[in-house]
Amino acid sequence: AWRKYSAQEFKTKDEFDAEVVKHIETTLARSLFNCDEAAAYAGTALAFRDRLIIEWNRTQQQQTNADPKRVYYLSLEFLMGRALDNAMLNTGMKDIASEGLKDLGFRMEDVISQERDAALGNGGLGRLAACFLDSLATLNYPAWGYALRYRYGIFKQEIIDGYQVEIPDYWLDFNPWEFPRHDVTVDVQFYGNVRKYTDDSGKQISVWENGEIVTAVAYDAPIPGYGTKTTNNLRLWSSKASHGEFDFTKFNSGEYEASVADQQRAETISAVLYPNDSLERGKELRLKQQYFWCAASLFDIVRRFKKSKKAWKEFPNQVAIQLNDTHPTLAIPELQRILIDQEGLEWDEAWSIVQKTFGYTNHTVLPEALEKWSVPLIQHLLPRHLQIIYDINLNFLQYVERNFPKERDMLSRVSIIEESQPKMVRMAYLAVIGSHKVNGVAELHSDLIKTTIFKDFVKIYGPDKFTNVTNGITPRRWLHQANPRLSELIASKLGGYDFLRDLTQLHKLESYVDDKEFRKEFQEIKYANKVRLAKYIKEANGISVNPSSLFDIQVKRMHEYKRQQLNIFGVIHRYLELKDMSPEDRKKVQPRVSIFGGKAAPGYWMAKTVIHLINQVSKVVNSDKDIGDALKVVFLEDYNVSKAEMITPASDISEHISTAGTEASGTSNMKFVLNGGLIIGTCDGANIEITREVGEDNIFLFGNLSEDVEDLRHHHFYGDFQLDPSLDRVFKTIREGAFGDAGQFSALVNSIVDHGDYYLVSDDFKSYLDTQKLIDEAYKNQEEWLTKTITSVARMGFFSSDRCIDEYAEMIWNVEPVKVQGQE
Ligand code: 26R
Repeated sequence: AWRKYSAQEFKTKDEFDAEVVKHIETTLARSLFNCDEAAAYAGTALAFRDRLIIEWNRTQQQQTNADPKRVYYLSLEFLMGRALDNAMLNTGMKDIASEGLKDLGFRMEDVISQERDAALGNGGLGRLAACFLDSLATLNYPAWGYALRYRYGIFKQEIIDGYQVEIPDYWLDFNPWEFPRHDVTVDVQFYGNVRKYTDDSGKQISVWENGEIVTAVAYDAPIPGYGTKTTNNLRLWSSKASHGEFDFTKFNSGEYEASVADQQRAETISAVLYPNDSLERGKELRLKQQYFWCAASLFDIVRRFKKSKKAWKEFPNQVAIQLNDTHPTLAIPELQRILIDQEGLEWDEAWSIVQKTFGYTNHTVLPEALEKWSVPLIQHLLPRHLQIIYDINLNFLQYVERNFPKERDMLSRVSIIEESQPKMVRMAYLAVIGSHKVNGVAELHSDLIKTTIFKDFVKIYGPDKFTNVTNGITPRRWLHQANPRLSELIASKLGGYDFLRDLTQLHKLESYVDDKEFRKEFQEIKYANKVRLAKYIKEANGISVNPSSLFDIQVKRMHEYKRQQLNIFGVIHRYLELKDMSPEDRKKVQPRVSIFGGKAAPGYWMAKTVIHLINQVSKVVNSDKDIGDALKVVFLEDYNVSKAEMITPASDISEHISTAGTEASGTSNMKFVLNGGLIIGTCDGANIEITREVGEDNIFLFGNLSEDVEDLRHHHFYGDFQLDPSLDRVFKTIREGAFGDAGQFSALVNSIVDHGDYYLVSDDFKSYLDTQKLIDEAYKNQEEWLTKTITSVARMGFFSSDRCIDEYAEMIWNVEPVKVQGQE
């Protein structure tokens, strides 16, 4: 395997062990006599961490000297998962460490699994940010991620009596991958008032004063690249009471509790990740998080820029800031504020710098997920920013008025301020207006935003402001780490691991599609991955599944638009069909395991109901003696990144079945195919581009198209539709109480039967069932199936996040790689 280091590597397993022992005994002050797996993990992590630090320091030093244009990726979420395996891969010394750990009496797998996931994200958007950091470092782009250091990541999900229960995820007990920078702090202001006056030269000056100050403290994490010496930085801000704020008079006069309360209030800002992944709720604390993070990050970026002593007009040539969804949109008025109030630039000059600096990525068209904040709330919390937002809006609307004098009703449509009661600030519009490029995350999605939510803006700015960058995934984590045997097999055919840096090389696998030996190994690897998952299912759920069954997996956040309900209704239909059959016929059907996993937002009752139904169906089906191996149903608790690494390589089929036009891209679809699974999916998000790449014969598409959705919804609205008889029967079975108290599921069934079936489950049900039948048939021909999976893997090169990052760099950021020189 490839190695990163010369000077700093462990040359032998004994050298490695010596370092592990040193860290356990000194850094951790633990005795070797009670060295358990946790200690072995800690020692190993610290030994590898030492290697990363050297590269990290060197990268930062060289980037500071070269002072190139940098990328700043602002994301409220980075769903990093575990770091140790990634660090071992990127230093190229995993084999030595494995040998060393064996000598100490540990298995590498067990040691790796001691690490807690860094679960600072909800789902797709957060994991995308993590894949991007990996690619940015691997491609040598000088790039920083900025986020919050939540004390609690996404909650842990427990399933109790079939219901989701949320447990806090306190993950910081032992985190060797972060470095507190107590010397890197920023004071962030909230509340207060704006004082205006005219200075001697007649200029209007605004001063934001009398606010409350909270201090942001930087915590840094190294982000190593693969096959490169670049190690970039992820900076997480933690909130604490500022020294001015912590009231020592109260403290001294015995009002200890009051002074501690102030401190706790400050610390609350970065305490917890909001677990909603689609419903916008205007909570003040969330807005505080957003501003706190934007203000600290921009201060840091501006401070770094000022060191170079360049003119302000150079700022967009030195700084590219990408907004991951609208969550960091306050960075736009914040930079404008810094430039005009603090640096004394004129409005127009400042605004031109702002627009050139920012790019905005949209990740959803779901109306309920589009962020709006009430004007009174912003007025209260950020009075100066509200003024600036109004000024931005005024200038913008005047521009629109000048250029579209005949379209007066356009003004209210595109205004940043929605004239509702109370008035609302439309963050997506502010993000579009304050950026030079806006991108969607897959072709269909990028087309949709241009014809729906941003239609008027395409007219105003022209189509070139809007572009597409189809999402990608890092093959380091999602192929090599998750599926080491497949990675090794590919490397053996392609002459090494270069494909991990240039995934398009996978196309060379097509010439092995008829190679007997290769096919056999490929199939064996899939089987072994299924055995591994079956073993886990037995341990975690107590359910025995046969690894020769067809493994059908749907793992992602629970949401009506993702339509887990369609899947479980299909499972119930399958169960009823099996019950109808004679025992002989039953033996002839293709055995299947339906596997689900995913968290529901804590307040999302419908999603929780679907989890409950899946678990009830699981209970009934799995214990039905008539059914046996023909059908098993499994709900995997607490789906997260590290579980995904085990689950993804084990699918035969995975489900990506959102209502057409609702899933912006999806990224797990790419992961499953890259690992030799096929897809059942709708014509939605990146499924469409996956189809283009792998070929129509290698994917199972079904359902209505996005252009038909509006009409279909209309029909439902007027009660003009017929429930598919199979679906009707499924509902009847549920109503009869086959899966427990029917009352629990009535809202779910009624949402389809009585309340407009917004996600068009009934319209797609038949097509879904037919396609599942096709899959059963296709799977029986194992040779052909294998050909499909190998061919698909060979054609997945496009979906590397490396391709994706190169596109951002060229089309949006205009940045070049900076090669870090190392010691030889
Ligand atoms: C609470 C609210 C403001 C909120 C809404 C939506 C918070 C978080 C989200 C998450 C959304 C934006 C998200 O995760 N979108 C997903 O982004 C992925 C990466 O681009 C896509 O693959 C996926 O299709 C999309 O749903």
